[in-house]
Amino acid sequence: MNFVSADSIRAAFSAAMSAMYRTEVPAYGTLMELVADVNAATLKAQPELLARLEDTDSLDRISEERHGAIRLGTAAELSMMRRAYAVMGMFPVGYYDLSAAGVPVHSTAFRPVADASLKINPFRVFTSLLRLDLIADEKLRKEAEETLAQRNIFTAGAVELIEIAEKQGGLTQEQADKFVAEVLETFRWHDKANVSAELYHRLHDAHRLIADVVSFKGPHINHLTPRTLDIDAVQAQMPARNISPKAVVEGPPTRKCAVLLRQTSFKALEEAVSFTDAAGEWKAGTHTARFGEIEQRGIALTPKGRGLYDTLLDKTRARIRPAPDGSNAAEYVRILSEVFEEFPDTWAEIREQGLGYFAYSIADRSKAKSELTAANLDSLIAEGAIQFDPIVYEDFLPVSAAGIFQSNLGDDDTQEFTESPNQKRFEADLGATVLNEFEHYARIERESVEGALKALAFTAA
Ligand code: OOG
Ligand code: NI
Repeated sequence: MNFVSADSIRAAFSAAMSAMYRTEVPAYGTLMELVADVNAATLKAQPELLARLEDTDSLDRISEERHGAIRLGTAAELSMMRRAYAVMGMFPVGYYDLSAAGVPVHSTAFRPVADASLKINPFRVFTSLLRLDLIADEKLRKEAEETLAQRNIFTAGAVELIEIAEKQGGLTQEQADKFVAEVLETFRWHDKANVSAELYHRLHDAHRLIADVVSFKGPHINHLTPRTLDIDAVQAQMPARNISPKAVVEGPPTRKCAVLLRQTSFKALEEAVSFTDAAGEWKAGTHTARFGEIEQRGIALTPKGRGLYDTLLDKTRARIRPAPDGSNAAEYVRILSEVFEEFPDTWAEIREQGLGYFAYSIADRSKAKSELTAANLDSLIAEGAIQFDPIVYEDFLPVSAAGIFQSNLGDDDTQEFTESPNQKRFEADLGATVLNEFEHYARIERESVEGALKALAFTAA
């Protein structure tokens, strides 16, 4: 049988999701236009960036979606979702515990892993599992569990095609088209709630996120996120397009050498929903959950670099916390930039101090004087035989993710949970282990060193 590639199923899925979300949340379409405009202006102003993107990335996809997010309610939902993502070449990378940041979920990112797959289509989904174990009220926890136990978030067709894909080792074009349409149903918004207004409000009072996960038929996609080349410009221009941005950009400050991930979003919309009651009557209400986000990505950091990043972020937050209403935004940005002056801002320093991951490649064979071994990497670079480029961070940041969650759950009700990471439990529910992101980047780096040395040896012979 002739199977289509998992990469092309993912590309079709991400396009279908984008089209659906633009219809569901029109402000998202406006954001996409703004991002496309800003990216075009940035490329015009920076021809060297344009050239680099032409070399390394595919320029035509620059403004496209990079990620979305959903929140699941049960282990069974999570493990079936894992199987659906696998058909699209998306695998769980990283474990994020958000309880420490006041959000009762833990999460992973399903994403393509191989470089070639990322280039074909980088779409990933930040996928969270609700942690009812963090809810103190036992009666409410039970009600939530019972409500979740009754729903089935997958269509029969989706499950059937997942099983077929697993058995066959892939899908035909016709099956893939059907798979995309069926799986898309799981991500669709449903304005008719599964619960009564009374239960919704009690869930909501326990935590807004619990109401969002438990009350509906499925885990509606709650945002999509295109990639921008200048997040500060997008943030600044949102109000002029009638979009209301969150107070500050999450992550590191503006720098010459971009590190990790910077994100901002527009506030979730208040949407009309209806609740059922025991008599089967519908009652009108509202729910806020869905928003739009933008991201700008920089270099992947080593554990040492990440440690420095976390320390500097903690230092900043000990001095100032961004107020949700934006009243201290300028001061927050000033202090963040000041504190981050400690983080080296040239690629050479970041590399020399072992803070970031780099991809190495052959520059000029004729310049190599040192023996061609990994131990001589620094000399070969100094001689001009080998060059290095930052490896892009493809994952997420728990503090930033919590900031995104919070700004869209209503800013005033921050809640405290005891920090309780439980990766083992998450992986048991998932039915698989998650890939360790640091090991993954380290391997890409190591392989690039071997490749560069081989290329030098080959041209030498
Ligand atoms: C996910 C928030 C995390 C990000 O970009 O960090 C996230 C959610 O709100 O469900 O998407
Ligand atoms: Ni996001």
